[in-house]
Amino acid sequence: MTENSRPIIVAYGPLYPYLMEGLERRFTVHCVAADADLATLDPAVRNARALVSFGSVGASAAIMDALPKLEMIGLFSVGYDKVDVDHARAQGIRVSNTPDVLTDDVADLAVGLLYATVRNIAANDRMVRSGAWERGEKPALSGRVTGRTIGILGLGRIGRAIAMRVAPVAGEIIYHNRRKAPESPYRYVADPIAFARESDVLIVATSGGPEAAKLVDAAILDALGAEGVIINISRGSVIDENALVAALADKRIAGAGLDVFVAEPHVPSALMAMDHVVLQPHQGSATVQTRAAMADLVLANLDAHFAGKPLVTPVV
Ligand code: 8YV
Repeated sequence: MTENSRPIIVAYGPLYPYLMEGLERRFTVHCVAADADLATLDPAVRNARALVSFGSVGASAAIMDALPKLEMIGLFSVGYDKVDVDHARAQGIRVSNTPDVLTDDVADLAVGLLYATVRNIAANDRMVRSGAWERGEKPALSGRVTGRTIGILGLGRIGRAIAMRVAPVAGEIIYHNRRKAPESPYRYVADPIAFARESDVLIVATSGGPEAAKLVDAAILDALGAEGVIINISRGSVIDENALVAALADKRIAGAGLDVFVAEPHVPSALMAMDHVVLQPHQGSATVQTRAAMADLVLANLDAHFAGKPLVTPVV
C-alpha cells in the first residue's frame, strides 16, 4: 500500500506509544489532542475513517460529527461510558473495545487495594519512611481481611475475577447487580442498602455510564458503616465523590481504596490528606503485558474493519 492509499485515522490522545507504533505502520495517523478545539481541526483530519481513543476520553457526538467520513471508533479500554454509543449507532459508526485481556490485571489491582486499605499498607509505608517508627511511634492496629464479607457491586467479567481471588479468604461473597446472575455461586442481595449493610468491604466493579452514575451515594455509604471499606476500580462517576469525601472525613466509613475519580487526573484535595485512603492513578489495566494485549486488540479490530470483516470485540 502506498502512503497515499493508506486509510487516514485519528489518534485521539495522547495514546500509548506501542499502540501508536502499530497505527503508524498501517495508517496515515493524525494526532488530535483530547481537548482540541473541534472547530479548528486541520482539514486533512476530516478525511479520517477511524478514530482511536481510550476510556477517559471516549468519543462525543461532536467529534463524530467533526469527522464526516468516520466509519469506526477503536477504543483502548473495556469501558465505553464516554462514547456516545447511540449517536455512533445512528450514524452507522462501528465501535470496538478491549474486554477480557485486562480482566485479570484489573481484578489483581482491586485485591491489592483491598489489602492495602484494610491493612494500612500505604499509611504504614509512609510512617516507616518518615522515621516515625524508628523514633518509637507505634503504628495503629488495622482491620483484617480474612473472614470478612466481601460485597461486589457488578458481577460482570471483572467482578467475577475479583470474587475468584478473594474466595479463599472471604467469610462470604455477596453481590448486587440489577439482576441476579444465573448460576453464580455467590449470594445475590437485591436491595442495594441491604447489600451495603451486609458488606464489610464493598468493591465497585460495575461498568460506568449514566445508568450507574452515583449508584453509591450517601445512603449506601452510611449502610456500609463505620467499619466498612470501599474499593473502586470501575469509574469515579459510580460513586457520589462528595458524599464519599464527607463519609471518610466524618469516619462514617473506615477507608477507601480508589483507582478512579470523577475528573481524572484531578483527585479531591481532601482525599490527599487522609491516611485511611489509598490512591492510585487509574492503574487497573496498566501492566506492560496487558497494555500490549489491549493495543494488539485495538489493531486487530481496525484490521478487521478495513478488511471488511466483523469486528473482533464489537460494542456497536
Ligand atoms: C484504561 C480503562 O485506563 O479499560 C478501561 O475501561 O479504564 C482502562 O483500561 C484506559 O482506557 C487506558 O488509558
